[in-house]
Amino acid sequence: MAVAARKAGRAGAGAANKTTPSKGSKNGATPNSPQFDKNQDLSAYNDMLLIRRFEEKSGQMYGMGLIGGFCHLYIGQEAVVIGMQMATREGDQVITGYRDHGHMLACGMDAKGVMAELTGRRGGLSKGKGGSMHMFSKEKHFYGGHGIVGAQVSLGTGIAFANHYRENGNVCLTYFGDGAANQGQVYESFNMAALWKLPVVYVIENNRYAMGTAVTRASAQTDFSKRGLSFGIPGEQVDGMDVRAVYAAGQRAIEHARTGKGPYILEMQTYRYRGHSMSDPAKYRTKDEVTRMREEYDPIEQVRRRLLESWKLSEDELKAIDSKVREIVNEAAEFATHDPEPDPSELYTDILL
Ligand SMILES: Cc1ncc(C[n+]2csc(CCOP(=O)(O)OP(=O)(O)O)c2C)c(N)n1
Ligand SMILES: [Mg+2]
Repeated sequence: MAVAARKAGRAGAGAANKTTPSKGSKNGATPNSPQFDKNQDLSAYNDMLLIRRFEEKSGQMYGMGLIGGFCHLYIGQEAVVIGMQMATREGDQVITGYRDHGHMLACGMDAKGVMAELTGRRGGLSKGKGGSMHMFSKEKHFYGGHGIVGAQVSLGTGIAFANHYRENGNVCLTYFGDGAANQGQVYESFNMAALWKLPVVYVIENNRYAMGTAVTRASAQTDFSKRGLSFGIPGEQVDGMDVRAVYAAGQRAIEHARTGKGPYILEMQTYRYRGHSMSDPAKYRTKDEVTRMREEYDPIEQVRRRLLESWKLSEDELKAIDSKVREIVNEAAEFATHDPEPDPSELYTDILL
């Protein structure tokens, strides 16, 4: 998936780079949105749909009691991680918080391994001992999965330091939320990253809420693209519901970081449809607000419409894509339900004592 996305992404890089992203566009109707070619749209659709279906299934499995502990779904935010991943190249790293299933799938990590980790099974990516928030893949350059809000920002900056030290040309995409953006270590990291011109892109996923707290109630500066100004870190606000705008901004930011100019901040304006985690009283926003976002701004629906209207795909062709994606997710769920739990003798392996 991720490889397909990357290839498709590079194919149309020039065109997408020329335009600036728009804020709050409706269903791709924004005149300034950068364009995608058919392959890019197909690839983005496929990859976003995989995340959506995977997360829907995770929600169901949680409800059935198959998943224990915390579980944070990424539904609504798919365009952010897929657009960014399209702008990366092999070797670039990703690190994020606990809302991480989408990031892992975008990095090309196996759906079966992710789902089996959610259910705590032997075949899970952390051998069933990490759960939803703690998975890693050195092979796919994914560095977690972190439950401590904001902790991944200093870790991501450290990964960027390693890239700089080793002169390997890689960029670390460091994702965090609007709530995490108020943590102190974020600014210590910004300082060092700017001072040493580290190859890091800070992707702030502003989904408007930190648990039940709206951005406006918790943040003195709600324009997150400005959070690095005093360190001289450039930033942009991006329509995070439009995968094309994300990709174009991602290219600019990654190019900046890769060419030795230092860190870059992208504020992705996005929205989470589901609760913060699986237990969420949902009293902090109205149902109408969620419905309006789903109906008017859905990132997958925007691409679906382009596939139908601009690229003349038939409903049947779209159904076939959906079926394939569902098959992958169903297989993952099947595996995650029947794979055995770790042997008790594994209790003290792979852990720090
Ligand atoms: C250091 C720390 N403080 C508090 C928490 C509890 N907590 C978990 S998620 C969360 C909200 C973070 O919101 P945001 O950064 O906007 O990310 P989102 O959940 O919206 O993706 C909080 C306060 C925590 N896990 N770690
Ligand atoms: Mg948030």
